[in-house]
Amino acid sequence: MLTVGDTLALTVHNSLNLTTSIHAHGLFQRGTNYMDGAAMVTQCGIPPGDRFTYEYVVEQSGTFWLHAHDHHQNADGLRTALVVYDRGQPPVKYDEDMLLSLEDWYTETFAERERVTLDPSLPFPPPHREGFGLINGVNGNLTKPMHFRPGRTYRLRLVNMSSAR
Ligand SMILES: [Cu+2]
Repeated sequence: MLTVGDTLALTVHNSLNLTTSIHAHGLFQRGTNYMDGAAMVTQCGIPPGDRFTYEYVVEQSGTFWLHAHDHHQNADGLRTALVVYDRGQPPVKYDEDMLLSLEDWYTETFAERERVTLDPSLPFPPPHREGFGLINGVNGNLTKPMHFRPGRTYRLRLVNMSSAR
């Protein structure tokens, strides 16, 4: 559990055969922009076989996500939600906290569909087959229903981690 004022320390071990980096989407990096994880902007990619530790104090509460920022690895699924809790009482009281992550899911790697994705004469994003969205990491057609009980208050954290829309 990560709370405002905590230090996030994330060590990335790169076992890919390409460079990588991990960007914390939406988090301010005041004074730590070298920890922003934007490959070839604020850092060089982490070489294959190497590792790098991202470490900074988190200043904001809310629902964010971490994603790869090199070689379109984000579109290939290198991503995860990140929840930062308020220190003390949240602004609104609730009984349950529920995360709803939305992702797209391709059956080919980004490299395999790069030509159609980047071709300016073709529509962007490229047509997507139906049923290839994920909700909490599961195909949207197979996701378990969410149950709500009368009289309880729910906080829904929606995070869109898709690469197209
Ligand atoms: Cu991002």
